[in-house]
Amino acid sequence: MRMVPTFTVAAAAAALTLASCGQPKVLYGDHAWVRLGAVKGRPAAAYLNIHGGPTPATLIGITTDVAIRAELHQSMQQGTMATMKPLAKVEIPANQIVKFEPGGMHVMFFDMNPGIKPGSTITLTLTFADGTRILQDAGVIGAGDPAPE
Ligand SMILES: [Cu+2]
Repeated sequence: MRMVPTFTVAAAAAALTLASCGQPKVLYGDHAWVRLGAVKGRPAAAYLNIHGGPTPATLIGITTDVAIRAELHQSMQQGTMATMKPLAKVEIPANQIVKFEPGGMHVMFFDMNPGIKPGSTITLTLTFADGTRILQDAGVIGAGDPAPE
């Protein structure tokens, strides 16, 4: 009898995943990855997709235990200069996908734990204005590695 509840939970999770392929029913993240800084002391950048749930949500932060400080950023072109500005929050509309990707929104992680190497997996904590927190695993790549497709 011990095994039955476990199996039931797994089956329910699988059903939820299948259902979300058509139309997302919950707020969730996926396709998360982190590119380490080119040299020691440079920040890492994190990217992911956030799928809006049935109601709008307001993202107020993405953090990880392995970085001292984290900021949400928007990359922008100012004349010939690529710059970025911090974002206090990001609105996640209902049933839409908001992408954090190179050249757009991203998360900067400052003072990363030097033990984090390419091939590591770290956990991101997405925090929303209503108190919702979502944990999202992210694969780590080196500064010169190609972005995962
Ligand atoms: Cu940045």
